[in-house]
Amino acid sequence: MIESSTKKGYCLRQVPDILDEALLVRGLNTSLLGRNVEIHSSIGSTNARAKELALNGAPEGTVVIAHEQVQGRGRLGRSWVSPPGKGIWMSVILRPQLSPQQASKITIMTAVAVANALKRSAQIEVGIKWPNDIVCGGKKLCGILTEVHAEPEVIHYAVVGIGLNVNLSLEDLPDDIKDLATSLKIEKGKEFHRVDIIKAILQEMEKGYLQKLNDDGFAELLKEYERRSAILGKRVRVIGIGGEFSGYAEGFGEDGSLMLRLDDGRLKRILAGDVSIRGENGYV
Ligand code: BTX
Repeated sequence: MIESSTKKGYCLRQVPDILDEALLVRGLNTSLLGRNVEIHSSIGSTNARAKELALNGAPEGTVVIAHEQVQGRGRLGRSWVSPPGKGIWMSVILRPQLSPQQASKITIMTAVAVANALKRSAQIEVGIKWPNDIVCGGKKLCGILTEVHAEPEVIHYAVVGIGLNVNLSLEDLPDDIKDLATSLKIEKGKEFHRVDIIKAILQEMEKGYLQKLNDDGFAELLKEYERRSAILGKRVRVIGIGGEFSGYAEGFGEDGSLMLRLDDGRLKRILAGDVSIRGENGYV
């Protein structure tokens, strides 16, 4: 907003949160991610659009961003609230040299990248709730949805969807998620420019993707993931298709699985695909 006063000139009060391609590309320090960008004012789901583009041969690193999603999706057919202009609703196309069984490594890499990017661009320390949430103060700030198109041995492409609540107020959250969701604005008491945060995420993600998604790099990535884990060493409830059980989150496997110590002493390995995790007394 620009204010003027006679003879005193102009005063720039507040720089608006504009999100367009020119601003995004300016100073974006990446060689792969974000070199090809599509920005929509309103779309069903950026993941759905990115999958369509990937199938038609879009280059690796292509990014789809929307101001609003009207059919934003989470895992297992759940929906993702994506009101206009309030968050980062974006998807990135990758073509990793991984087997489909290793797909959760992509989510782990992305979660660490988002956490580092938020520290850098919004000065906020966040936790990671296995397998795909970024949390703050025990509430969900960001969700990651990795979808792969693969044959048994090879991934043709992966679409990584990131839904980050930036400038949402409590009133923007529907009643059913008011208690479990949060935003940067709610946590920090001020608004942020989405474009700065998107740039930081793409830069951190590219670093993780190109340097850490190999055998040597992943061990280091997993250490960062564990350091930020909101559940490690805690008692958690696992809610899966085959039922519900509790145990201590003891660690994460090389493949990104969760190692859960059950009450009878057995160590159970849990894959990310079809489970949700809750703290013993609440969301985390
Ligand atoms: P998830 O299945 O782990 O979480 C979905 C659940 O999170 C919902 O059932 C609801 O309880 C809660 N929820 C819904 N909207 C929000 C929100 N804005 N903030 C906090 N909690 C919420 C997580 O799935 C993965 C979400 C990925 C979203 C991105 S946005 C860009 C891309 N396009 C797309 O359609 N999905 C991804």
